[in-house]
Amino acid sequence: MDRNPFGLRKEGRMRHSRVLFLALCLLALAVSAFADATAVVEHDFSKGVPAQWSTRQTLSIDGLTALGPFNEKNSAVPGKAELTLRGLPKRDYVLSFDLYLIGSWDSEGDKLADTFTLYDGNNGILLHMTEFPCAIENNDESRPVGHKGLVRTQLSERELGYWVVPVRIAVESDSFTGETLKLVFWGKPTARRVESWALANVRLERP
Ligand SMILES: [Ca+2]
Repeated sequence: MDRNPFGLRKEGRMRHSRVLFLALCLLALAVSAFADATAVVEHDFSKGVPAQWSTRQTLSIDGLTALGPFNEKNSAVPGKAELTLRGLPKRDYVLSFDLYLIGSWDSEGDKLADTFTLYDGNNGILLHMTEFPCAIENNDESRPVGHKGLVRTQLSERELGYWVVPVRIAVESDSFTGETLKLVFWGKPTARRVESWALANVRLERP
């Protein structure tokens, strides 16, 4: 039996092109899925603070520009950050941001426990954090554990450890008032100087 080597090669080529076609289809699907998650807000603060924010103050943390610092107990800085988005179609969104915790925030159960809450414009609570990753050795602020780096703010006279908590949550359409979505980021640390917070990479997207 004389098998045609060219025929075999041709069949191989066809199988190849079918695989290529499938791969292209998958790629097109992946691209369209990515395009569907459209960001309507993408603020990294490196080129300034957009006017929708209630505060303009930024803080450099290891080369990254964050909005902050904040501490509601210290009048030198704002206590909360409000983001007001007007003319936004009322629907469900996904909000993500990096929460920078500066100093050793205390978790629930500690007598100096801190909290971080995200409200919408109707005083609805979208997020309420009571557990924080900020550990220090022997109650010594200068010996942070598991932190991302060190930062000095105008509130503390020395460098403090900072930790980054990436947050990703759903914001449902009932958080809107008409076509306005207001988001209030509000940390409530117990210390005036050695506990503060900042925000970076704030993103609101259509899921
Ligand atoms: Ca505290």
